[in-house]
Amino acid sequence: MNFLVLFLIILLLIVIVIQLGRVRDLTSRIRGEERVARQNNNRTAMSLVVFMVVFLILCVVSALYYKDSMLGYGPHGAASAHGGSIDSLFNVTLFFTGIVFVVTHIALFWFSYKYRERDNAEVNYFVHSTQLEMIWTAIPAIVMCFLVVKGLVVWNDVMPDVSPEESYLEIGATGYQFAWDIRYPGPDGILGEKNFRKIDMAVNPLGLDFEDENTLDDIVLSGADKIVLPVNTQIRVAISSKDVLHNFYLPHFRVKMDAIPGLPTYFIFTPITTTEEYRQKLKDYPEYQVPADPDEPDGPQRWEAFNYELACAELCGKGHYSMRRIVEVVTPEEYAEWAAGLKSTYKTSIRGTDADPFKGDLLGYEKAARAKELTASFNAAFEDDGANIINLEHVFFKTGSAELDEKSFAELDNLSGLLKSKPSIKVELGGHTDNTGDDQSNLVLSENRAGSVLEYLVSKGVSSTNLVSKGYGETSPRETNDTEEGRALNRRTELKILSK
Ligand SMILES: [Cu+2]
Repeated sequence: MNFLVLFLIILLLIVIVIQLGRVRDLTSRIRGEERVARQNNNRTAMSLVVFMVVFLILCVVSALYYKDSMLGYGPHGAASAHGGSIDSLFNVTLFFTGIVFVVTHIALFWFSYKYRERDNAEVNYFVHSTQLEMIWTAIPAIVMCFLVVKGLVVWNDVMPDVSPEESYLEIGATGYQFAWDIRYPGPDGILGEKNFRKIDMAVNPLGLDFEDENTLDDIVLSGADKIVLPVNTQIRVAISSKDVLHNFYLPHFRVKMDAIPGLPTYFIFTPITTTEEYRQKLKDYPEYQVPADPDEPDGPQRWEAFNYELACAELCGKGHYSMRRIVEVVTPEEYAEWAAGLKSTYKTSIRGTDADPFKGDLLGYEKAARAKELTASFNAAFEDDGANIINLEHVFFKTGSAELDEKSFAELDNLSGLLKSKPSIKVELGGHTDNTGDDQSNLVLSENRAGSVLEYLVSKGVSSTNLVSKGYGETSPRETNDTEEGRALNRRTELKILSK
């Protein structure tokens, strides 16, 4: 409806202008063409000067009016360490282009006024002025040199890569239509390798190289809804794209870099203001003391609802706008707490699947966890007289045989270390089976299995005087033998501390 009214008003204005033109034609025929033409020239020339004055005043007034909403002014000082130098470069450029803007506009409109058609106006004609050419060549050349040199200085200051001895947090950002996959390095602080040959859209869309040990603790937040960063920490963002050009743009941190398929790019910056500190700055400005949502007058105010944003700054498709994400800058303590809650992508969704290059193998971190577990239960059993039996959970045998499975060696190696650290300890290695098969052969099997464990420990340097082995067969099941899980738990080797 509003649109229709507006359309009709514009149509009417056009009709009025055309009719006025006709009236002018008629009057000029009556009064004499020349005089009317001169009057029109004067009027147009004056209007142009008035337009220039109003236009320049409006430019200045609107810039001042919206100052606090523009990056780099009012509360919007840069939230990163390098941002100030980019802002000052911008301001210097604005200063020179501002002068050119004002001077050329004054010249444009003033000339059209001064040289309007008049009676007895004489034309001043000259072919060439060396002086003028010197001026309009030299001044822009000097200004351009100054701007380019200053720009280069800032570029060299902002763009160098981190050196290995510097401390920094590296995160990965991969853009695609229409979201970001954000990768954190996990406790080791190193992002693992990627390789496009390993891309599998179903299980490994980023092409992470799980054979690289550094990848195993990496965390991929796919389609991440936010990025969390610690304040005052150097951040290196490794940027890439899966499909078309995107652009990783953090306006408040003056960070902007293309995400290009097949060409890794990066940006380094140090956030210096937490989200909360930025909100406190906004709080002092009246523009931010209004409800964030006009429909909810009692809801949070604009300063409270503020968040840093990540935006895609490359028009990458129809969902381009939806690549906006929140960036939260927090204290290092809050960051550590948040990062501790992240789960390794490899451990949660790759380990043990067909995509796992280490399927069936024991990995370093798993060995470490098992060693820690065994040490804890061994020490508990050693110190506490009551519970002096521990179950050697990761000792396995070949089916129906007393031969140790290779997977048992790590556990037994840990155990031999623990036993050697207590030279006067005496322990019994007890073999147990489930109730499959007849009692007598189970008893023999359990005796032989316990014997194998003893032999292995002796081969690792544990004194045979510290060890005895005993077979219990199926006589002391730990669980019911009615289920497969129960039977698996009943086939076990136990360590009992006889004396310290
Ligand atoms: Cu995009």
